Amino acid sequence: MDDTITFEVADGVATIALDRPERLNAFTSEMLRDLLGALREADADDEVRAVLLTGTGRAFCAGQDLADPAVSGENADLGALLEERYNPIVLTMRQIPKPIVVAVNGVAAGAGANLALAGDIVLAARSAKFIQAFAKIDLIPDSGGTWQLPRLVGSARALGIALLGEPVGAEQAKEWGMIWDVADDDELMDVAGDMARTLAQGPTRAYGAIKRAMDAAATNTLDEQLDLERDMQRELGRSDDYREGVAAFMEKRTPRFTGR
Ligand code: LHQ
Repeated sequence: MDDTITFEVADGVATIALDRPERLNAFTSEMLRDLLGALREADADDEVRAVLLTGTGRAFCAGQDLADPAVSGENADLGALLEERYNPIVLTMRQIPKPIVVAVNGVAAGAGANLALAGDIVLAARSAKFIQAFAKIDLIPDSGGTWQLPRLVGSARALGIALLGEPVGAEQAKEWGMIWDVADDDELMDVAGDMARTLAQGPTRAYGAIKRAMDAAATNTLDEQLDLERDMQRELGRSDDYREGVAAFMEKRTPRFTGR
């Protein structure tokens, strides 16, 4: 791993920071490779029960580094870059059964915005903004943007955001349902850290199932979704954490979830 992604584990939380502040954390190919590596490490480590993704400096991420030879050369193949780098990151974020909290500490543009929206709970600093900058350079929103945006904010707003490419402020993003919440700039990391630590102590099997079920709902019929809920509930009903949750409720005490 080079030094553009930082990764540390504490209190059951893997904190991953995009760390190229002099370029507003714009992605190079190596950085994308390392981000995927960090996500996979968080997935594989049993000590990790929640992930916190953020950026270093004044930006969350300015999207693809437009000066990177992978996109600026005569024969650049943007499809290959998506196939090999961005798409696996988005899929991994959705497939990791651990909750991913994203702390959007500043501007999130292009693929930076859409990778943020691929998280499970997105918190933004009050001064942060989301910019679908793609159309300004004759591209479409990628990294799942065309899938996420209409689901989050409806197609009228998704089209306006993508076609106009104008910044959407954090408060507006919250009001539109694009993100979960807004925090004061100097409180964002505390709020996001508390949330990630709380999730890390929670019933992680249920969290994984919730992520899978919500995503499956995008393509399932009601009938299929009801079957999925039945199957998941049957499995979760046999877990230690279910028994512990019910026992703790009955005994009026705080549950001690283990993820089993
Ligand atoms: C940058 C970047 C950047 C390089 C700021 N690259 N240097 C695309 C292609 C292929 C396949 C995969 O998919 C994609 C996905 C994409 O993400 S396409 C969209 C790429 N991103 C953009 O178009 C956003 C470009 N950046 C901006 O619009 C602005 O920089 C924002 C609005 C993010 C921030 O504006 P300011 O706060 O005014 O900062 P700044 O513009 O002055 O930027 C600071 C420095 O960072 C500056 O360099 P300099 O040497 O002048 O200090 C910028 O050139 C550099 N930078 N984004 N994406």
